[in-house]
Amino acid sequence: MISKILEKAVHPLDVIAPHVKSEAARTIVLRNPNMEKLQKGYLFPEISRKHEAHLKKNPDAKVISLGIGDTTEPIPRVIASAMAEYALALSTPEGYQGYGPEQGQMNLRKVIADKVYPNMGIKESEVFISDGAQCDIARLQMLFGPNVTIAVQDPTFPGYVDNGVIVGQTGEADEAGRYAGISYMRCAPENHFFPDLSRVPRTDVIFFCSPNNPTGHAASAAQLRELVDFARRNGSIIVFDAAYAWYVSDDDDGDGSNTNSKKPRSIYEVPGAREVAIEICSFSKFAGFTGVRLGWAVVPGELRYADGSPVARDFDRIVCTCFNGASSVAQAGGLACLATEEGRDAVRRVVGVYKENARVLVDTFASLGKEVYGGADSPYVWVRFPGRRSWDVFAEILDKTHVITVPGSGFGPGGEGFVRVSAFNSRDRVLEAAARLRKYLA
Ligand code: PL4
Repeated sequence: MISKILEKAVHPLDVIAPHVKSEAARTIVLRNPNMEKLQKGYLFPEISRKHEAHLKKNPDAKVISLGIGDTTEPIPRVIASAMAEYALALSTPEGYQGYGPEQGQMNLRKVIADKVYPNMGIKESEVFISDGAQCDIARLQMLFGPNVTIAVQDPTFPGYVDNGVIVGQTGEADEAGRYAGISYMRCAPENHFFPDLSRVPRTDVIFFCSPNNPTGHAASAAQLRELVDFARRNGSIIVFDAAYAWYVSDDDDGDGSNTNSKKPRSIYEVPGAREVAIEICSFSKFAGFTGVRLGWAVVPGELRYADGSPVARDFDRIVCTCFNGASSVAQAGGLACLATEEGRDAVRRVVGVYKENARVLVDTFASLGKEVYGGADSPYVWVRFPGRRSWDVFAEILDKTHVITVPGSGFGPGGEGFVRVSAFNSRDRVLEAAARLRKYLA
């Protein structure tokens, strides 16, 4: 039955570009001018289009996707069973539930506060369950509105910027793709993937992702302390995207500090962060919920606007207005991931598979003499191709090896000359891709 449903599913590309005849009737509604500012397509659908086009040209090619960061490992049984059980109970009068609280079920909010943020002072009332980090980014940008200034890492996950453009925070983009009104904080191997904050202008909001997508770099405790101090001095709000927190290794972070030798998994490990930071996170990449859809945002009670009003109160208003709560079935799965040692071990094993894939990819590029970063604390490997344009390298790798990557420049001008290679695929496919890359790049 499930395969029948999937067979009938409309391919997203079929509905994006319907053939509109120029003489067809049209409305007199003006297009949102901010939509016109957006550059070409959003990065990831663009990659899907290239994938489709390659398959059309090479129908027999065995294409391996190390492109869009979509999980491939099955959801552990203990978690899938919890969702199945919850879903079946919905078919009974006793087990049926309708709308839940917009902020999420309290048992899940509590388990996140206790298990993900032990000793960080996060209360369940500060955790807002969502349908994923992508949607929280959009809701946060709606919360901030058009009148704030923002800073992003360069390169950066494109969701922060594109949502900022849509709500009207920016002017037009220049030729390099930088939008007027956004501060781009260069994060490159040369500065240990951390911006020189003495040269970063003050902005209202700072989007910061660690472990980083796309560079794979996990910020050290010292770097995050610097970031929190910077936000406190400037009266700014950090939006800390911790979607890949479960990939942080237990190793010493090597920053030379005696106070905390592990790379933080949360911004709230840094003293003083509660007054200046929101954290978003997701079940997508540690539990394989990219299709199930579940995430959360933490908005601490101490975080306040210039007028003294709590940010959490407005965020709650946004959540109640534009969202009716995450799927209750998904929330049952989220609880199964985190509430028991069995669930937590199961998701750790899944993360371990992708981390080993990342190690294989790092070793492959390193053995070919390439400059390669990331992979140790992240599912992403960031490879430099000096003097080359990212889209050219992407096209060449695809043409020669049938392996999909993501061109670094898709993440902003600072990604030019790099490609991102994702560890999200089966071990067999990653090994096959590694063999093809070795042959092509040798
Ligand atoms: C593909 C730093 C992937 N269609 O699944 P979510 O909504 O909880 O996670 C979204 C998200 C948020 N923050 C960071 C991320 O990396 C992601 C997911 N990124 C990628 O390949 O970079 C999937 C992207 C998605 C898109 O269009 O963005």
